[in-house]
Amino acid sequence: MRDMSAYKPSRRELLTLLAASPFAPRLLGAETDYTAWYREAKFGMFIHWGPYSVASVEASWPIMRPSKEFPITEEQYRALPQQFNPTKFDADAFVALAKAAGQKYMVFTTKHHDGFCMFDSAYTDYKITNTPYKKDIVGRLAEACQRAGMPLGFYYSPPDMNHAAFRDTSKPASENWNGEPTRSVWPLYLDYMELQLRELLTRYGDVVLIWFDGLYNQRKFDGERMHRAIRALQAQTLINNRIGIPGDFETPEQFLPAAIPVKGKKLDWENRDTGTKANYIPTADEFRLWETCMTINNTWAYNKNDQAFKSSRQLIHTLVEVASRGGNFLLNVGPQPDGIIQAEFQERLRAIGKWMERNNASIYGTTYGPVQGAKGFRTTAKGRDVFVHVFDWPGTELNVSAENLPKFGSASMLEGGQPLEFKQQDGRMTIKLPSEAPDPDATVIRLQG
Ligand code: JFZ
Repeated sequence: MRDMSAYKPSRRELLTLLAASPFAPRLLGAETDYTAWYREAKFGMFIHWGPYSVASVEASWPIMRPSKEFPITEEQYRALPQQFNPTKFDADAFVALAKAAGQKYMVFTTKHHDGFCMFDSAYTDYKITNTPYKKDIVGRLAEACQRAGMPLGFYYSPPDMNHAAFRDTSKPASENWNGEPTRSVWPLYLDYMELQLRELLTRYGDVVLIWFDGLYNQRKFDGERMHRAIRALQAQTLINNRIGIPGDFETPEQFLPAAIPVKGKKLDWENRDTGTKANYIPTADEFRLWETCMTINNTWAYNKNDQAFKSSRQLIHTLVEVASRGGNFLLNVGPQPDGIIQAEFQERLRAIGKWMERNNASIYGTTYGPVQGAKGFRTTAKGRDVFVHVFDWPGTELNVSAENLPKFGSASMLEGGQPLEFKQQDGRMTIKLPSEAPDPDATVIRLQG
């Protein structure tokens, strides 16, 4: 049984815990829309990084659900931190790559399911400062983000294979990786979680969101308590939907919702049904904020054997499609053990960035467009503007039709502004186009109301 004495909360912590209680008045007016920056940003970088990169295996799952794909024993996996020393890690380079891609926020794995902390937590020894690298990587990234004005969020895993109050660690993680909340020590694990969240929200500046990843039976993590603790420290911090209570946004994983999400329907790695028909266009009030997280290949962590890279064209189409249904796109990188982000990820992110340089007005700050489920093109909207993203060039004429299609005053190429002739009659619109597609990936037409 591991020594738990470190977890006795001090008087100061008790006071602030009290401050965090639901009875404490909200610091800032309840009605403030904390999601405005998030709705403007639309595109973020997810980073899965830890000692697992040394073995080029997926994060945490190889000890939870051992597989032939990642043949490593729990003992070998737990020893990886002793070999983790990313001497080429340059936090400013990470931020610069995200900026070059057009990504407007970053979300970093502070602790994944394996329980290893990429920050210098006072409540565990299983952390980055006890590796040959010694330095607090979360701290380095937070400083680089502050220097560049890049919003930073933290992924934090409630499941913790390393913590003796989360599960009986004398057993293999493959036997009890989902945690054992009925054990008498469970409350100590919730204390540990709250103390670590307090570290993350008091030592690294503004934290724009907490990306929990509660896996199954998330109610055991007392989400209400964790929300209170977070809100008491940083009222503006957004929280996702993976700690047993709704939170601020849905998290479809590795897929795009087939229709525009609406309130009341959970979306995550297993819940995929939006409960609405494909072309249903919800009112702003019905709409539910959401964010698809996705890998560039098929592995969240660095995996030298995974060459299944999506093309930059495919990734640009996915970004557009996500935006066309009102969502955010959190595209992942798994850095190498030396701290470098591999060329295949960099090439694709920079290619997306090139497209965004020319077309970002049709993505940032937009919401779902008036035409849904069309073949070969997608639409986003911002104010009185509608942006038509053409994937498959139709030739010299594009037909756009939708029930309540707004009346437009002009049509033009977004890039370059070349006016386009168009006819519009009761919900049907025909736009005259040049014979060749100006952009090989997606050509954007701006319709101004
Ligand atoms: C979760 C993590 O497990 C994964 O490692 C990654 O961090 C992703 C962003 O979020 O994804 C899941 C969650 C649950 C299952 C698989 C992947 N599951 O239960 O099979």
